[in-house]
Amino acid sequence: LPRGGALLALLLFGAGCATAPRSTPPAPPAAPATAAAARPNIILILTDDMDVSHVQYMPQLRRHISDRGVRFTNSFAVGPVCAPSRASILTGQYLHNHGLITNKPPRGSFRKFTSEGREASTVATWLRNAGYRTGLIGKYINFYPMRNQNAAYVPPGWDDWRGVFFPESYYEYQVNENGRLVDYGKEEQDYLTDVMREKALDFIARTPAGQPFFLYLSPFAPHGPAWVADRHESLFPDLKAPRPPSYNEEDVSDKPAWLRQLPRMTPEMEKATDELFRARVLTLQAVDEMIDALVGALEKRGALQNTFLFFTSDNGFHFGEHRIDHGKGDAYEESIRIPLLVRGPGVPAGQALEQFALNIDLAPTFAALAGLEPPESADGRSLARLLQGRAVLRDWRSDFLIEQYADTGRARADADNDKESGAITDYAALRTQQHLYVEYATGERELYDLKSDPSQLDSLHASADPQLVAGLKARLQALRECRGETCRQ
Ligand SMILES: [Ca+2]
Ligand SMILES: [Ca+2]
Repeated sequence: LPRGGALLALLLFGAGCATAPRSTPPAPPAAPATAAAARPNIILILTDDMDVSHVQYMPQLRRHISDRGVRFTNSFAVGPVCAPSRASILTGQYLHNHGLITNKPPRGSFRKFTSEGREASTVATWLRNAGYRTGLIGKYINFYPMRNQNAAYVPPGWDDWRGVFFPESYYEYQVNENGRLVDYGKEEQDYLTDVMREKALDFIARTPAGQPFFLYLSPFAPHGPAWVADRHESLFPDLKAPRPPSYNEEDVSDKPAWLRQLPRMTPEMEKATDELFRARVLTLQAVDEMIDALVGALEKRGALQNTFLFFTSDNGFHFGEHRIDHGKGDAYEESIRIPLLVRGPGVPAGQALEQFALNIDLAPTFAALAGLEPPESADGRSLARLLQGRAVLRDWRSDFLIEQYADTGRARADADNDKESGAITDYAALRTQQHLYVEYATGERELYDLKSDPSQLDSLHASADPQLVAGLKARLQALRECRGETCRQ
């Protein structure tokens, strides 16, 4: 554990159950049906490990969501790996409050989330208790389900559960369909993203008229293994990963030990990274088609004008920046930045919003859009006011916390699919509008001035103004200990 470990353990031990949302007063008895019908539908499309740059290769996403709504240009994951981020999305909490701090057991995974009773209060239970029809299709939390566990288990809060067991490919996978285990084959029509699309259309069609719905639609794309649908294989034949100034960083003497251990990328590694970049873009084409199909179905149902569509990813991804040929989990921009595009009733078309929008804001936002007061346990803040164009920069948060914990005892070479979390030592970081300040459990530090060094090439931790560092350090410490209200301030 990092230096704050004892405190963290205390917080986890004493955390108890998250509180239930405070309901708004019930609608007047004379018109309950009208009030219920007016509540908006909410669809969250959550990709896996999607780099912000990939948005440009998704024309339907831009056409249907960002051109008709807003694009957050500073959206971030507070824990830039899969399971911790997904727990943050479901609960609205920082890692030190939801406690699922790694992908794998014992400090993370689905088993930890379910065995500690964390599923009793998620955005799904809040919305379902408020009368929403809730559905989850796709990826839930890493290591769902555990071996030797009741595979037919359906977590609380979900009316329609289509949890996909972690697939080794986008064919021949298994899905828990409301407690019934269903095997899919290897024919073209079994392609995972396409099957999810059909289930999403089915969920919308089966929702009774007048009942609002919440759909959590979580494709595995573009996460590896990036299985491309046959029909997309020849697209973007010359696509390569971008070469920003930090690509294959030459001088890493400013960097912490875990990164200094990485050799410069060889031409073979660069080629593999380019191929991975292209493959991942290609897997997103089926997601793009899914968005088009969803919007078409909503329009046909007459529901499009009363539906919020959120598109985001659980974390970002490296394609060679700072020598990281592929991976995430660090506090650099490539890992923590995520796309966030939103359309819906009252959302202005075609706007870019600069405010810091975090993955912990999603659950409180969905609660607010459903007419609920987000629970006190939420560390994030509702974006609803921003979505209506009613907030200015100075009224919003000016910094946030990033936390990362390594899976126990995994050397990078052994960690295969999760190499990102095996390589990086535990850290907590503060991101402000101008700075990134990182404190590692090893005692190492990083500090970047993002105004003069947006590519994070030159860490200033050894030469910075002590007063600046003291301020960043104090704010970081405060956020590491925050809970609910104190995180939202
Ligand atoms: Ca991920
Ligand atoms: Ca450097």
